[in-house]
Amino acid sequence: MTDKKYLLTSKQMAAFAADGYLRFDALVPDAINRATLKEYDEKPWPHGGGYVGTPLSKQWVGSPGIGAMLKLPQVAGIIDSLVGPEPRYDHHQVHIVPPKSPHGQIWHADAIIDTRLEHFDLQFFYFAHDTPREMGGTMILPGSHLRRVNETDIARYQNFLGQLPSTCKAGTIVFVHHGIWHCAQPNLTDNTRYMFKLRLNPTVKQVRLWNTDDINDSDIPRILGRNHGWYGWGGEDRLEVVQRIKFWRALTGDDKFDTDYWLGRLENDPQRVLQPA
Ligand SMILES: O=C(O)CCC(=O)C(=O)O
Ligand SMILES: [Fe+2]
Repeated sequence: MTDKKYLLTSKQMAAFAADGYLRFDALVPDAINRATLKEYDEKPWPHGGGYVGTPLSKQWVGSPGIGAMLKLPQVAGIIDSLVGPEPRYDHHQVHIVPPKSPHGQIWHADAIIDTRLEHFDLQFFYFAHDTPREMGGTMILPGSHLRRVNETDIARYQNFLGQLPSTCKAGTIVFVHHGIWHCAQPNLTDNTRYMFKLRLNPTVKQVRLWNTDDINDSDIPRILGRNHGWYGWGGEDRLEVVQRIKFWRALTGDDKFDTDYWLGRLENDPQRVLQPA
C-alpha cells in the first residue's frame, strides 16, 4: 500500500483530467538517471521490458536504472493514483532522435483502440538527461486527450496554439493520458536524444485511486474548465469541458457532478406532453 503522501491530490487529478498530462521536473535522482543512460547502451538490454499484459511488478527487476526509477515512492505513488495497484505492462520503447536530425515526427496519438472514457492507459515519458529546446523534447498538446483521433489523423497540422515542448532537466517525467496528441522534435545538437516511454494498463476500476482529502476543493471546477486556446473560434472549448465533466464523473464515481450546468443541459430530456386546454 502506497503511503498517502506519495499519492496525487484531487487538484492534481483534476489537472490531469483537464490537461491530459502531469509533469514532474527532475523527479528522478541523478544516480538513477546515469544508471538508466548506461542501461540504454547495454545490448541486449539486460533487464528490459516484458510481454504485453504481464504485471509491471515483474519487469526490470534488479535494474539500477529503469527498475530503480519505477520503485521510487514518488513514481509508484503517481502510477498508483492513475492506474491503481498491479498495472499491466503494455509496451515500452527507448525513443532515440539521432544527433543533427532536422526533422520532427508528425503529430499523432498512440494506439487509440479503446475509446471508452472511463478507462485510460497511462503513458510516461522519462527524460534521463537534460533536454534543451535544440534537442526537442516531446511536443505535447495540452487538453487534446479527450478529442480522440485515429493515430495520424492530425498529421497535417504543424503547430498548435498552446503546444508544449517537454524541454526539461534530467530526471523529468511527463505522465500522459494515452489520448494525448504528441510528436518527437528535431534534435539539432551533436548528442543523441533518448526518451523512455512506457505504457501501462489498469487492472482495477480507475475510481478515487488518489488521495481524495481535497475532493471538494473549490478550485476543481475552474481547473476542469481550462481553455488551452487551440480549439478554434468561439466557445468550442465547451466540447472539451463536457468531456472532462464526464471523465471526472467516472474518476470520482459521482454521477451528478457538473460545472455550470454543462452536462445538465444535455441530460435535460423533457418528457411531459402538454395536454390541450
Ligand atoms: O520520441 C519522442 O519524443 C516521441 C516518440 C513517439 O511518440 C512515438 O514514436 O510514438
Ligand atoms: Fe507516439
